Amino acid sequence: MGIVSPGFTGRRRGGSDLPPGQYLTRDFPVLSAGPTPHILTEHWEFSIASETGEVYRWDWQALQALPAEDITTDLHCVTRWSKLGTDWKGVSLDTLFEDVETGADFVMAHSYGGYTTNLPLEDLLDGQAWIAYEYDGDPLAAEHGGPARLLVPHLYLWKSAKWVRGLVLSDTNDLGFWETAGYHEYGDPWKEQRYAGD
Ligand SMILES: Nc1nc2c(c(=O)[nH]1)N[C@H]1C(S)=C(S)[C@@H](COP(=O)(O)O)O[C@H]1N2
Ligand SMILES: [Mo]
Repeated sequence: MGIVSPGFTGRRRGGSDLPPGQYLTRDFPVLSAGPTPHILTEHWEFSIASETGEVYRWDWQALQALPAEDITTDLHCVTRWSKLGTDWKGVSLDTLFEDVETGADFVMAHSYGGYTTNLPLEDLLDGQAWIAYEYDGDPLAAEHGGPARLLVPHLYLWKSAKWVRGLVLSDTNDLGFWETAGYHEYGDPWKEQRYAGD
């Protein structure tokens, strides 16, 4: 108890270590598979659909009325850049899932514009994921997923769906946009799960 072995080089959660194969950048690169959708907050809606077809909805006002958290976290993109200590504000998925009844294990995140990405539900809970709408103290810019994006920083950044519009719960682990194209179905940067089979 309380002993840190000097040779320890494992993952430091919340620390500033770089995952294997990553380099540091101070910029904030923009990576989008298509054009940037521009969604007015008055037209924005977010939903969670359960595996039984129950749908839970929030408009922009409802999202803003929920308790928000300040998040400082590192970002790791599969194209090998990492950005450390980024500041976000958003609503924890724990809050949004509070009244959702589900027995499903998997989630497909859907974005305005059609992007999708799949995740295990447990990776969205317990303080690991947010619907983020501020970056560095400002409203989240459209090219980075504003008005709101999914933020799941413990996985490669392609899992953090920009312009997120909803989550669909499922008993099966279906593959999203990049996962169908050969990216890893889970995407743990500390295990270098870049491509299927890694
Ligand atoms: N809707 C949507 N979300 C997306 C993407 C996308 O193309 N569309 N690209 C993903 C990828 S591959 C990365 S690395 C990050 C990039 O986020 P950024 O542009 O804010 O750096 O967004 C992810 N989320
Ligand atoms: Mo990416």
